[in-house]
Amino acid sequence: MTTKGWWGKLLWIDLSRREAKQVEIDKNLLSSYVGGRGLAVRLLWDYTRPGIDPLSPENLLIVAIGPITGLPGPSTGKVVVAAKSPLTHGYGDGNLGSRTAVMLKKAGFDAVVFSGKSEKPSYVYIENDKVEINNADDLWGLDTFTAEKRLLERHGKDAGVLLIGPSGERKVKMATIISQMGRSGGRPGIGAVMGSKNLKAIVIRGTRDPPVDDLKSLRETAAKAYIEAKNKPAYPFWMRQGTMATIQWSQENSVLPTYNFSEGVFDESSGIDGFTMEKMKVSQRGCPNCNSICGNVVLDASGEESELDYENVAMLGSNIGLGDLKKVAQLNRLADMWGIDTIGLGSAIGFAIEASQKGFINEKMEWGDFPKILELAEDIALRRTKLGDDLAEGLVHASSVYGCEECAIHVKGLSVSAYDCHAAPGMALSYGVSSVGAHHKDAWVISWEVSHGRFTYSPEKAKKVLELQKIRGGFFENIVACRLPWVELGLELDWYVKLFNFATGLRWRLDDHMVVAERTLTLIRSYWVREYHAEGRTWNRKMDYPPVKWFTRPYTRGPLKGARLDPQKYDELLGYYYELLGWDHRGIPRASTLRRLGLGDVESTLGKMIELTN
Ligand code: PTT
Ligand code: SF4
Repeated sequence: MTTKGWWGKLLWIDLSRREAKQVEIDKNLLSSYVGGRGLAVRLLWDYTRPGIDPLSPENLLIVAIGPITGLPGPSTGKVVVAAKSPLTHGYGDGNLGSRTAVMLKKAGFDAVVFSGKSEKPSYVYIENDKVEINNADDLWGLDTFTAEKRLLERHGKDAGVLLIGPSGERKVKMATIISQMGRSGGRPGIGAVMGSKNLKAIVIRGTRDPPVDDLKSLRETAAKAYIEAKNKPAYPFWMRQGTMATIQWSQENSVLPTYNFSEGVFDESSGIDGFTMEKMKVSQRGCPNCNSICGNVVLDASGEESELDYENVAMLGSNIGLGDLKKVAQLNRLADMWGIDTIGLGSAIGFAIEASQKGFINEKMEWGDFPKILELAEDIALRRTKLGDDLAEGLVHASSVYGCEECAIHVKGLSVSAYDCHAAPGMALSYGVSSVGAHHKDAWVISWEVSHGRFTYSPEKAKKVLELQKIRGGFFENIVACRLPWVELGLELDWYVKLFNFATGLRWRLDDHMVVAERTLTLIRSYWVREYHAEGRTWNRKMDYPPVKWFTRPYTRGPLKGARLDPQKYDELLGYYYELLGWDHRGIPRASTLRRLGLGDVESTLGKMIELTN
């Protein structure tokens, strides 16, 4: 098999021993997993002991790209960061735009793996074959904006930087990895894993020409794809509002998370929507290699720049009762500077306010009380006060300390991103079975669902969830490119398949990528099951249930007043999904499925831990 498109090498940095080595990646492994998420989960499966403490030196922090990452082509400036999650204790990853993606490709590696733990705060500098583990005493404690500026002054402003802020340093369980002052990835606490390794930053520069099978055709195809993206009818409005347009859409369709996912409409939604943002916009920025940049920058309540996206604004706006975009933008900027997930933060604050109002927390808190919310946000991000510290441990922990289980809106420990599902069973399923916990990244089925019968629990819906999961959570996460030009502009998938083929010299069709996607999904599920059992917990289908509130507390207002999920029908929907994948009634891959996907070694490991269905 050709290894064009891939370097066939990863850089393994053992922080405990302060050693770096280059490791060849087996060619079959590359074609079986492609890159990014697929490669990351395979490495975690192969090189971590079952049941490790995610914040121990035994965990791996993986930074992975794919065959088309960093090459010419729409939105190929993305990178996957992955580890065993300290928040969920299962597979965790995130995908962020960063010059690191391009630089890692040019440095000559398909991935960098960090093992062990540095004795003292450090940052790693990689330049092609050169690896330095440098002292980070002067960076530790700094917010991500200040620290990144300092690193760029030191290493050149075109260097790629991934780094953590004070939340990652304090191992806040929803700490993320930040880049370019407003890009964030790794909601399941991947920033905490980096902090647990005393690793403040990763700086990468590369100067090599990536191995490409047919560079001329790749360039020509990329140029055409850029033009095609620009000519799409949705392009002008996308350039105006980006993901912020979704606020109005969610409000109109009663899925805008409001008051900690109790309602789907917010009376003050127009104060935080895309049109309000447009009036405040001061600039626009984005990821490398993108000609449909969607990072909308506004000035926040303290006059500082803040880059907005739908999830951030919904979770730090309507979900906690804030209808003033400047205030929301301030919370959003601070979250980026602290290096904490805005979704997790909005959910933790929502939990606290609802629990306070229901008498589970003594402190009095009100929806939309900005000074109080600002203080609580900082308490969580910096682990100040007992309440802040408890919330920094995640919603499962917080509800075990304070009670109010229905205030904890999560799946498998990961807070739900910004779509309320009282009246959206398909989206609820998508959250239920997402690879990392409740994340829309795998299957954003909601827009299809509202136009195809939102109250049905049909096998067709389960099929659609899986189809989207394979494209979004599989194809795009494995080739490692941004999915938004496809989702939002309608740029055809075939462009990416062609780019992949010109990069690698392979002649794959989309179906071939779908097989890899299914393998990736199934290995991720196997990893969750392995870790649960190794930690003494039993996997069962309830793990794939959405938050209890969507079943028990109907909407009290809006056009869909009275709507809620039906538990029995949800369970049937889940069953259809399992059948499609060849997973058993517990949601565990069958032995025959593992064999079909070439995961015989996984069958043998899992088979020693639990009884597998054939
Ligand atoms: C992603 C999740 C999202 S998804 C958003 S906004 W979204 C939130 N962004 C945060 C942020 O910002 N700061 C912060 N401190 N926390 C944040 N938490 C939330 O994290 C982002 C875009 C967006 S904007 C989306 S949908 C798409 N996501 C992609 C993906 O997952 N895969 C892929 N192949 N392409 C994608 N393209 C889009 O990228 P997580 P980014 Mg993010 C500031 O990582 O952990 O998956 O959580 O990457 O570079 O910021 O771009 O309405
Ligand atoms: Fe980044 Fe937005 Fe472009 Fe995607 S569409 S690559 S998120 S700027």
